[in-house]
Amino acid sequence: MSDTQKIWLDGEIVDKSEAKISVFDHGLLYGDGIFEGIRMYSGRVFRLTEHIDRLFDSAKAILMKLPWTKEEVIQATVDTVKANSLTDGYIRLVITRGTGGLGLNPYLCETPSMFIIAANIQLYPEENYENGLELITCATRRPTPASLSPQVKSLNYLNNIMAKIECIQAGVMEGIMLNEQGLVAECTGDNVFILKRGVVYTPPIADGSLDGITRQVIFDLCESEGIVIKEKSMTRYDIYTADEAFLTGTAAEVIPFVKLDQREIGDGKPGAISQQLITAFRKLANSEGTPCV
Ligand code: PXG
Repeated sequence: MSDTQKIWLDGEIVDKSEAKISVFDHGLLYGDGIFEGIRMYSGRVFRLTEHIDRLFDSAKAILMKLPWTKEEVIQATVDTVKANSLTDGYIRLVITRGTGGLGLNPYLCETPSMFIIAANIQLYPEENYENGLELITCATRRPTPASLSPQVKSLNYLNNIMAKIECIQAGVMEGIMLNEQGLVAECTGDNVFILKRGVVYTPPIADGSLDGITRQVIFDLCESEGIVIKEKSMTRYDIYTADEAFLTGTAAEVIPFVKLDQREIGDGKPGAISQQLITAFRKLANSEGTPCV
C-alpha cells in the first residue's frame, strides 16, 4: 500500500504517516488488546457482523469497556474501506487497552484506542490451492483454555508466533498445534479439518482452537452441499490416516494440505470434497457481505 493509505484512528481517518499510538499504550506494553482480521470481496465485507460480534465478545472477556457501539464499529470499518477505494482486500481492526502507567493495572488506563487498516492481501500462491500444503506438527503447544481462552483474539500472539517460527525453520507455511493433552487444536492461524470415509471432522473448540468465522462457514457449506460434518477430538494419527485434509482461515480461506510430518494424506493430492468446498466457499464469498460502495 502506498503512503496515501488512510487509517481509521479513534474516530478520524488519517494518513498512514499520522496514524500513531503512544508507547505507553498497554496494547504495546503488554499485548493488552484485541483484534479481528476481516476480508472483503467484490466491494463487500465478508461476515462483518460475525467478526464484530466476536470482537465484542473478546472485549467482554477481558473486561474492556468499549466506547463504541457495534453499529459504529461497522460504520467505521465501511468508512475505512471507502477511504482507501478498495474492493478486495484485508481489514485489520485493532483495539488496545489505551495509555496507562508502567504497571499491569488496566484500570489505570485511559479509554481504549481503536484503529482500522484496510489493505491489499498477500495470499498463498494459487498453486498451493491446486497442489496442497505440507505441514509439520509444532512442538509449541496451545495453552490450556483455563489459562487464556483461545476465543479471545488478543494482541498477544507469541504462542502462535513461536509455532510459526518452527514452521518457517522446517520450510513449510503452516503447522499443527496440539493442546496439552496432545490432541489436535488448530494451526498457527487456521482451523483444521479432515475427511474420513465421506465425513468431515474438525476438533471441538474446547480442544483449544479459535471458533473461526471460516470454520463456521464450512459448517454452513457442508449443510448446503449435503456433506456430513462432525466435531471430534483427534490426534495426529487421525490426520495421518485421513482421506483428505484442509485448513480454513480468513487469510487462507479454504486450502488443502496433503502432507503432515512427511506422511502423505490420502493419495497426496487435494481431495474431491476439499475442492468442492473451496469452489463453494469462493462462490459464497463473492456473493454476500456488507456493501462498501
Ligand atoms: N486460529 C487462529 C489462532 C487464528 O488466528 C483462525 C484460527 C481462523 O479464524 P477465522 O475467523 O479467520 O476463520 C485464526 C485467524 C494473518 C491472519 O494475518 C490470521 C488470522 C486471520 C486473519 C489474518 O495471518 N487468523
